[in-house]
Amino acid sequence: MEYVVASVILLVVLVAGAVGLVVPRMRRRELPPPPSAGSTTTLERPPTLPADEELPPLIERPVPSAPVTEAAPPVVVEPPVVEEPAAPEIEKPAPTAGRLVRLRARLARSQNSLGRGLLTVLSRDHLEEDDWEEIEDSLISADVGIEATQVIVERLRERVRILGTRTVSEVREQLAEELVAALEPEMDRSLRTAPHEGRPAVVMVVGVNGAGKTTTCGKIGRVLIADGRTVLFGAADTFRAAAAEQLSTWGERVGAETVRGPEGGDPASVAFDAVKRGIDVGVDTVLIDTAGRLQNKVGLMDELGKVKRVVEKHGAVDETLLVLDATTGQNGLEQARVFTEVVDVTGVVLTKLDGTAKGGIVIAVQRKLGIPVKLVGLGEGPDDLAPFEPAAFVEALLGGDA
Ligand SMILES: Nc1nc2c(ncn2[C@@H]2O[C@H](COP(=O)(O)OP(=O)(O)OP(=O)(O)O)[C@@H](O)[C@H]2O)c(=O)[nH]1
Ligand SMILES: [Mg+2]
Repeated sequence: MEYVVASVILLVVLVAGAVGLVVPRMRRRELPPPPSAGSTTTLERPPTLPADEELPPLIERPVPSAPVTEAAPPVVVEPPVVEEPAAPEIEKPAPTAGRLVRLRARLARSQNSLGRGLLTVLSRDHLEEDDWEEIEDSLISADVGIEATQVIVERLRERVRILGTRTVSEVREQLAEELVAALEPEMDRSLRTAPHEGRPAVVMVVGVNGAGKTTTCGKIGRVLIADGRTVLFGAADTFRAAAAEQLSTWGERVGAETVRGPEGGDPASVAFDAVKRGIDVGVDTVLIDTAGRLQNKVGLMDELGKVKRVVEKHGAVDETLLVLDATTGQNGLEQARVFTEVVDVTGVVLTKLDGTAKGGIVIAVQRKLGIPVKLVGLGEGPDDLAPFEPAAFVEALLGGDA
């Protein structure tokens, strides 16, 4: 009996096995025919796969992970590369000692009119009345001013008469001495820029339109920085946005801060804030640039007075510099006088001496105003500003080496 059961089981297994082998074959045959008779070997494989490759079961074929994203790598949005503005290079201004001597060639035009003209006359054997008149004319046309010229010539004639001076070089030397004397060399020309206890020195720069105020502010800042001081600029010219821009450009070049206000704002409050800032950060000197104004505009002149008064709530202004354009000649003198009445001018800066044949204006300015010329502008370059030294200036004017 057991034998029979075992035989039946064996038979069932064999039959089931045979069926298992046949059915799949039949199913495969039901597949659509190959595209061509000769490609039967590729029937079970996608035509793109190499023939010798082991074909993995379809369901196990690894699904390519996010092929789309693979093809297009994720876009990383980075902020646009903004070129960092290179830190402005801080300039080292040229030292101030001997600047006037270095810049003497800039007075070439004045030398031509004054120096050469005078030396031609002085080279004559005997100085007649006409010669003396010619000397006078030369001085007057160099803007020395009539009054000053008469004094200078009178003194020179006297010396020649008494000393019996004969040689040209002697007369020239005496003329130089008289010119220096007319420049009152004993006047104090130092700039008061040294800080006080707990507060900076304050320098205000005033003058008519276009005289060179902003440029002079910038140049003075450079002079001070060259001498090891710290400086802050106050842009109290609020008429034009460009004015504050112009001043802060000077500041940036030497690493100095500029305090500015809104365009059209109150210049007195900008000046006040600048000094306050100067006190807070502890700078040595605050330089305040003001807007150009004509001396006959009463409102604007009053405003200038107010700027000074408001600044002085912090303490007295140390220097009020009047900037005069040397090329305006004698006309500039009347403007200057009005300014000295409104603000107490302590020094004159004579600019654009490089652009005039009338360097003698220095003498006229001092004589008329009784205020020392402290600085002279001899060009548009950042270091074309020199402390005024009467003897060096006269030598440069006369174009000699003595
Ligand atoms: N040749 C020469 N040019 C100068 C000198 N000083 C200033 N300048 C030029 O004069 C022009 C006017 O100068 P600013 O400093 O803008 O004059 P400003 O008095 O501030 O003018 P406003 O603010 O408009 O009243 C500029 O082109 C300067 O470069 C100088 O000593 N020589
Ligand atoms: Mg200006």
